[in-house]
Amino acid sequence: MTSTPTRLFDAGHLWRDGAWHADARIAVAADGQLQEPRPGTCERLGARVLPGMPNLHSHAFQRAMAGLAERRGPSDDSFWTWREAMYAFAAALDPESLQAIAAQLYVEMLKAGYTQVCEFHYLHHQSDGTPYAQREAMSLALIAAAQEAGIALTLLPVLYMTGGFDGRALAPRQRRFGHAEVSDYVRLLESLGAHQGPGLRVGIALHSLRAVPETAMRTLLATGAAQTGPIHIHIAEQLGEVQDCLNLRGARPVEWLLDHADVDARWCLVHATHLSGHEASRLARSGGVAGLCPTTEANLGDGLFPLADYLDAGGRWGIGSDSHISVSPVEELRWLEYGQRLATQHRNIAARREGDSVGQTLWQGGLAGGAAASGLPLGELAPDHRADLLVLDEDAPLLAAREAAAVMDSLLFAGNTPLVRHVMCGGRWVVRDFHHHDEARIAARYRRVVERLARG
Ligand code: NGQ
Ligand code: ZN
Repeated sequence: MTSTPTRLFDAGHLWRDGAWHADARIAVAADGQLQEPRPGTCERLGARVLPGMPNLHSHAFQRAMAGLAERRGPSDDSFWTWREAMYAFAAALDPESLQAIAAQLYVEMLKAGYTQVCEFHYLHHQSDGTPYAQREAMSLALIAAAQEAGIALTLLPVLYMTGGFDGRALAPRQRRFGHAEVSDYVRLLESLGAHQGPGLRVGIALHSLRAVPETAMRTLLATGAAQTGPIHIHIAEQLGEVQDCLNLRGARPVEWLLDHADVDARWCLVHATHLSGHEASRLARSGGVAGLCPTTEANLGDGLFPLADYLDAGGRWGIGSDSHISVSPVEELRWLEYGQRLATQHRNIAARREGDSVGQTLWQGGLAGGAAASGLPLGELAPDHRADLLVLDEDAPLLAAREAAAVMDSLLFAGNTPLVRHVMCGGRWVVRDFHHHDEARIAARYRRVVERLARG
């Protein structure tokens, strides 16, 4: 057997520990991990090299309905009317179409600068709720899609049991999401766990407090499966949900969760949009990550996360493209900041100390929180981390004459044309000169699938 030797690379500037380092070198081992560089001849990466961004929240199938729910309906449109459209779309999917959609999405993610994705996956069964002959077929479709694209995957099979805080049964369109018993769900986790490897981590997810009764949550969190790895949950995305939780559980959702589960650094609270000041500081202290999805939250009319309070409390956070109405870490981070500016009529909100750059603060924050939520060794170009990196386009006029500190701000606020030129994921070049190595085949298959879905 021949083994690939460790490869040495250098960069004009490399992003490490939240700052640019001049003339830095990295060593990529055969297993796709970084090692301590030793002397030797380097291959040049480019002028600016930074770690790829983890994407901490994705429902891959929703990419194929992006733009299909923007027309006014008969009554006041809301998150809940969007959800009906989403359920109708989800009903038509099977493992083959899910794989085609996810692979196309993951190629787009890589080209945009995401090198890992947390897939919050609840389309477990056939549309009437009957399990597939191969029970984990839909999960395997996502794993196959990630392998085709070459993106790192944290697969989060979702526990989904009830249709609301009152414990009502799943609506017909929710049946394919459901597990009647926690033990059935744990069996799914165990069979998927066998597929884990360097680019695949399996974690757990509770769809929301609406979908998981208290006793089921307790049972799941006490199992062996819940003692290691990431735990994700949707929470406090909509005011209606906060009100229902207050009415039925006597506390706001984040407060209730912090009181009833040992939320720590393994947890990712997705959205956590509606936080009281007290909840923001408690969540920050817990070490849990707030999973912010600014373009989806804007698109669905969720509300605005209290970013300044949370950052001042030392809270950790990362970004997700969630419904994939946009697939771009640049746009997520830009809207995270812009939402705050529009609401407060102030500028430079994410930078909490004089002299800090908003772009640098946001990119670094997204890396750190996303890495924690992923359960994978990534987010830093340092030994024992994955070689997941982006090489910016040094020919881009926008980046000309930019001092180090202004590069990230230019990328974030003004980078409209793609500035990510090459992408390495797990030591493999997956994007070279703006093109993914298998993009033509994956896009052609995607087109065939969505054309078939559109014909009904
Ligand atoms: C989802 N998506 O499960 O896909 C959710 C909406 C719900 C977002 N929260 C449905 N963005 O929360 O019930
Ligand atoms: Zn979601």
